Amino acid sequence: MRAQVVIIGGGPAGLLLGQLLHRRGIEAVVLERKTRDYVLGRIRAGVLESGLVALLEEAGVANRLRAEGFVHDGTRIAAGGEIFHVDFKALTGKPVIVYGQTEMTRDLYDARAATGARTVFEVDHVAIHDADGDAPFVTYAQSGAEHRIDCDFVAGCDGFHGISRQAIPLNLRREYEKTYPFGWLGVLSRTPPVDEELIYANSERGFALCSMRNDNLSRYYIQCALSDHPEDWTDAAFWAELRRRLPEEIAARLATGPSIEKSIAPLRSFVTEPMRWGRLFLCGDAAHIVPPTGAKGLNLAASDVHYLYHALAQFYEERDREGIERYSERALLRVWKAERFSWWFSSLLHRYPDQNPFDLKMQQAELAFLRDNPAQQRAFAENYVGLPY
Ligand code: FAS
Ligand code: PHB
Repeated sequence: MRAQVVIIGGGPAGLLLGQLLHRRGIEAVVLERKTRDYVLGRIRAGVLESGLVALLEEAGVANRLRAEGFVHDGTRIAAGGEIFHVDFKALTGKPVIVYGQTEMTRDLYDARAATGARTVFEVDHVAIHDADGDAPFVTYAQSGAEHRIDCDFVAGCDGFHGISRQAIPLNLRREYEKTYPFGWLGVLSRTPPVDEELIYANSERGFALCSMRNDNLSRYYIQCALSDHPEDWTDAAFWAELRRRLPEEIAARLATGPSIEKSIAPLRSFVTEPMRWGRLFLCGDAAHIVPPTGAKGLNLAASDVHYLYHALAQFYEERDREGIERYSERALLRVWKAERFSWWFSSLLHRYPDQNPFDLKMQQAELAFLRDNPAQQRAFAENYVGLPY
C-alpha cells in the first residue's frame, strides 16, 4: 500500500490533519489503535479557541459546532468567597466556544467517512521505519495480518502514550516534564449547568471547575489526591465536596444527579523537542501535555495541525520545504507559551501540599491582581481565547 502521508492516531489531531489534507488533495491514511466507538467514549476537553474553530470551518466540519456550541464571552473566577468575571470579548474581541471534544471528534469521523479516505481501526504493533531517510514506511498488524504502507511523510498524532515520540532516537530528544501533586476528578451529569459561563474556583479545600456540554449536560471537576480512585467517590460525596468549594450562592443552585461518567486525570506539563525528525512530525499530545486548567491541550493540537497542514501543502503544491524545515521551531514557540499559561493558571487555582502561609499570600495577591488590574485581565484573556498561530 502507498499513501502520501500516514497519520498515526485517530484522535482530534490526526482526524483534523487528515480532513484538511484531503481538502487540498493530499492523500493520508489514518491508523487508529482502538475502535471509533472507543475513541468517542473518551470524555475530555470542552473549550475551543477561535483558531481551532477556524480550522474546523476550513475543514468543512463546523456545522454542528455552530448550531450546538455555546459561545462564551468570558469566564468567572471564584476565590475567597467572592466571584469576579473576566470579559474575553471586551478585552480581546474574541469569545471561546464550549463544545465537547467528543462531539468534535464525532464530526471529524463522520466527515472522513464521507470522503472515503482510508481509516484503519484496531491496528497493532505500529512501527515507523526510515523516518530519517527519503522513503519512510510504516508497518502494522491488523486482524492477524502484517501490513506495510510506503509514504512521503509520517504524522505522529498518537497521543502521550503512542509510539511516534519514541521513534525519535533518545539522543536526539530533549524532554521537559513537571508532574503536579494532585489530579482532577471529573464528573459528567445530565443536569442543567450551574451558570451560563464556566466557573473556576480556588477554595481552601482545593480547586473546582464548573463547565458544561449543553443545556442539560454538565461537566464538573474537583482537585483530588493522586492516591484517589473514581470508585472512592460516591456521587453524593462528590456533590457535597463540590458544593463546599463554591461560593454559597452558586452552591445553593447546583443541580445534582447521577454521574454518567466519573474519571480521574493526572496533571502533567510535558514537552519533547524537536517535534520533527526527518520525515516524521509529532502533533498534539504525542509531543506535549498541559494541565487541563487552561483548556489548552486540544487547542495546542490544533495549532500543531495548522503548521503541519500548511507545511505539507506548501511542499506538495510549491515543492517548497520551508514549512517542513521550520515546523518544529514554529510549533514549539506556541507550545511553550501555552505551557506557561497552563502552569501559571494551575498555580493560581490549586492548593499545593507544600504551600506555606507566604505561598498562600502570594496566591491571594495574584488572584487580587487579576481581579483588579485591566492589563492583567487582558493578558489572561489573550491567553485563554488563544494566542495567534
Ligand atoms: P489523543 O490522545 O486524543 O489521540 C491519540 C489517538 O492515537 C488515540 O485515539 C489513541 O487511541 C491513538 N493511538 C495511540 N497509540 C497508537 C498507536 N500505537 N497506533 C495507532 N493509534 C494509536 N484538554 C483540554 O483542553 N481540556 C480538558 O479538560 C482535557 N481533559 C483531558 C482528560 C484526559 C484523561 C486526557 C488524557 C486528556 C485531556 N485533555 C484535555 C487533553 C486532550 O483533550 C488532548 O489534548 C487531546 O485529546 C489531544 O488530541 P490528540 O493529540 O489527537 O491525542
Ligand atoms: C471541560 O469542559 O471539560 C473543561 C473546560 C475548561 C477547562 C478544562 C476542562 O479548563
